[in-house]
Amino acid sequence: MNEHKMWDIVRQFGFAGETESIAPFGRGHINDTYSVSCTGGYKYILQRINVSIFRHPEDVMNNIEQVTLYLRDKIRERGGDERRETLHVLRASDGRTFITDNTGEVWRAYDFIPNSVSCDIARNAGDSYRCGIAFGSFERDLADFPVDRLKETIPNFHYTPARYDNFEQAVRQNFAMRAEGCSDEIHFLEERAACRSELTDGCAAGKLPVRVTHNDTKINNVLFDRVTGEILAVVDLDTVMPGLTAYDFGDMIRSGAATGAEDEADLSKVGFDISKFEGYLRGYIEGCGGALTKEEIRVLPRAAYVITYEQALRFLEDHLNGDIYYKISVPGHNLIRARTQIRLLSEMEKYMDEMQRMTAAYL
Ligand code: ADP
Ligand code: GN1
Ligand code: MG
Repeated sequence: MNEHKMWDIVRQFGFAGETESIAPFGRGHINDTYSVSCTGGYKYILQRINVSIFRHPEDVMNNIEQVTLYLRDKIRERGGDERRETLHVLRASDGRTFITDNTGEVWRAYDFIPNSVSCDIARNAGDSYRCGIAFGSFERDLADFPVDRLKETIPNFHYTPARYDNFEQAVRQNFAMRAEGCSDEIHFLEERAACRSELTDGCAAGKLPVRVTHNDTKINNVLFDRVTGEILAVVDLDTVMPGLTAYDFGDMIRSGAATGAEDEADLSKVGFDISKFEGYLRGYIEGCGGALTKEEIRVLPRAAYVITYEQALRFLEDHLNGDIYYKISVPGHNLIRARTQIRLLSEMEKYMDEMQRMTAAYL
């Protein structure tokens, strides 16, 4: 990244104090995140939005601004700390919520939430319970937000049937000539294709309501207090848009109830931790505070399976297409990721009855 350009962007946001350092931050697969430290102890988050994925950054920022302002009111009403419990979008000197630089790259900034940390993996059922509470409360706080005010920032984002079609197209096109090297994985996913429409059919039949959802509910998108560990804020709001709670719950399980990292190359380390599942389930239902319908609760175990299936399709599709969507740091990274998801699917198949039993207790 061009140093001068970064400093120029920072200048346009008019941060308080003199800028002391700009350093890469976080481990996301899509955007580029930096922390900016200024004199006087001021700190900011600066992000380059990936516009080949988020094609309408104005819609993204409009969604985020509406949602965070709404959350601020809720936080204030309950006597919370609005500086630490949600993101605060900063405006550039021209009053806009993002800057387009002279090379067409798009930037936005937030106040850095002080004394916060995120973690990439839930260490135990307690962590997963707190993560469940965080995303559940997020859903509850936004339950009355008029969903039609939000734009769909990535069309069909969690519409698994369309994800399957894209995957099949990638297999047929075999653009990077890699299909032969992953024929077992392709076969595994094709054999299980029937699951792709389980949730979207429920929605089409009017059984699962469309709500304001987060759509990227990885545990590292929750900030906790560095000292006390208490839940602070849900971040990474680019994909907040109309969606199904099932996918939000499911992605917490996919990303957080596995015993290994999403890109663990040693598959023997990738298992399913049913105690973490139980923690997320309890936390999420409690956090939602009665907002979920019986049908929304009933599908939660299957939702964990369907979104893991979707993510396997997405990683393998990107591998077949030559790694054009997710950032990679080693050759074959997307294939490694697809394999962990496939492994997790097999593990979930073994635990499905138990997950269903645990969930039935809430019906
Ligand atoms: P990505 O889309 O690349 O995942 P995120 O918005 O999730 O980007 O930011 C990356 C990481 O930066 C998060 O996991 C979180 O740890 C941290 N982070 C994001 N926003 C803030 C903030 N306002 N204050 C403190 N940390 C933040
Ligand atoms: C991406 O940006 P990040 O790393 O939080 C992706 C998610 C995937 C996730 C897999 C906009 O999220 O959908 O589940 O990687 N975000 C987008 O780790 O595609
Ligand atoms: Mg993130």
